[in-house]
Amino acid sequence: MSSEWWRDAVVYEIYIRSFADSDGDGIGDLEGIRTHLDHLVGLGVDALWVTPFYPSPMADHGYDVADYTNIDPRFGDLAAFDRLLAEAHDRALRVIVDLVPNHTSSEHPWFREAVADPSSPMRARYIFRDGRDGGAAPPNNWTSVFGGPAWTRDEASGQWYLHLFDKGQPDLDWHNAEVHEEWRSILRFWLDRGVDGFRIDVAHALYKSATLEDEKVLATAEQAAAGNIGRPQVWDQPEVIDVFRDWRRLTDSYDGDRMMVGEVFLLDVDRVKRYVGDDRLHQAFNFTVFRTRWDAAALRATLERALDVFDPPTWVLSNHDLTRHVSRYGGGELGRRRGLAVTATLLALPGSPYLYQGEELGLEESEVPPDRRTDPTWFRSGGTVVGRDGCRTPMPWSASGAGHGFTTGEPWLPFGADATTQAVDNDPAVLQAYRALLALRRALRPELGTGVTWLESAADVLAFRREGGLVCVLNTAAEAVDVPLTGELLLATATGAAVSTSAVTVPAASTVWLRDR
Ligand code: ISL
Repeated sequence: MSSEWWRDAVVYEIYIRSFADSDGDGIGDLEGIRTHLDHLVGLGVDALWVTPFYPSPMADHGYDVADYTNIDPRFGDLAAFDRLLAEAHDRALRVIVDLVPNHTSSEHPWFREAVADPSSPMRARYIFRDGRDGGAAPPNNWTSVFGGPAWTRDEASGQWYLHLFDKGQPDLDWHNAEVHEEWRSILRFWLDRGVDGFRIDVAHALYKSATLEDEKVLATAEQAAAGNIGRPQVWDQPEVIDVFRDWRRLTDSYDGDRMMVGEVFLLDVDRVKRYVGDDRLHQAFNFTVFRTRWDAAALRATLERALDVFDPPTWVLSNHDLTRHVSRYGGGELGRRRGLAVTATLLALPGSPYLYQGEELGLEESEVPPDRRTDPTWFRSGGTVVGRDGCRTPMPWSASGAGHGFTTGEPWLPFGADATTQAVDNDPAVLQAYRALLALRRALRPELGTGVTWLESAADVLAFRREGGLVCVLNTAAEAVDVPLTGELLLATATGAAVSTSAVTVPAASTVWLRDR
């Protein structure tokens, strides 16, 4: 019997390096997560997704994996993983682990052997090619997502290898059947251990066009319009869906409703949709909301489109790659207020919201001084891209102490300027609001149904009604509005909300939930 729990699950992303450090090395770990599970229970989420904890040289902080079936000693060991899984399950929390099948670390034994012995079968697990201009230039014009060419020369053989990300992350060749076989056993390893699901890193990228032809170089405006992600030679090849068909047969062969969510970083929802279905991935991240500006009409268009395309969508406002939404929405109290209003809107919709650690505290993007930055996108861009360190600074568990309850040592990244005011033990207003929202969502869940009706409303207002009678109204204006809807006021993200017999007053930059029966 399938419960399809993931359909409306609230999933909390844990960026392991920055969540909680149990051993004082300044880097978060599995034991740190285990001892903070009650924070997640109190918050009211259904599942946690833990970013990579595998042995890694950390060229991309763990998204460069040297062994897919073990734990990096900085994060713990397999026994610590098993304890975390068991204690999460005891608390009815599901656990999703991160898989990185597009590339390995350059320190993975397969790649080391591929370089040490070009005649080894390991060589064909990667994409090595002769260069152009007598070998002096890369085989084609592809660029890395992190900046610079997507090829690095292997000095021993004179050939070049492909890496869509850092040079320490060589891409696997998914045209090779051995790669498929290896990955089936990696999935089985974690399924056998009892994980509830997988988050699949750059799921759309596994296959590159077989001929590796040059990319049509896009004009800057065109690139911007495509979000620099429409790269038809580089990724989103038709064969990639077959990988997920195969993996779905595998996950379905296990008991207990295991799921897969793909990081399909294509902004075209119709293309993303192709990855999701009963015979492929259960979910894909829907990255359209984070790109939508603070405007009721624009938000409505984005939400409506996602609801039309996905059954149901996922909702992503922030993650470990994106500027924190409080800062995107203007920063400070204004940013927090807007962020909470959008979060309350997403939580009222069908589908599965993905929360990112620290957003429940209203954390802003941190200013990380250049000499403390660690992100490969910063280094590879020659300092033109600030990078992702600012959304990855450690969780402030405590307002006091240099380590803010995150570590007894020196944190790997400095804390943000808001680490004191927004610390967990200060119980900031935004944290109280998240708890209230999640508790109410959970209580209403049985009666919500799946349908959504959009209600006509003034500019600056977005309003919809769930089949079961929950009405959600978002006001993006800088002043309060009276909306001609009424019912029982269940919740408001700002003070000053009120209902009369004919209207609800929705304060500036806020959301209310009503029950209309
Ligand atoms: O954040 C980005 C660029 O700055 C995105 O393009 C991001 O790199 C892309 O979405 C892929 O992200 C995932 O794979 C990367 C890793 O660095 C990210 O942290 C991960 O989420 C390579 O494994």
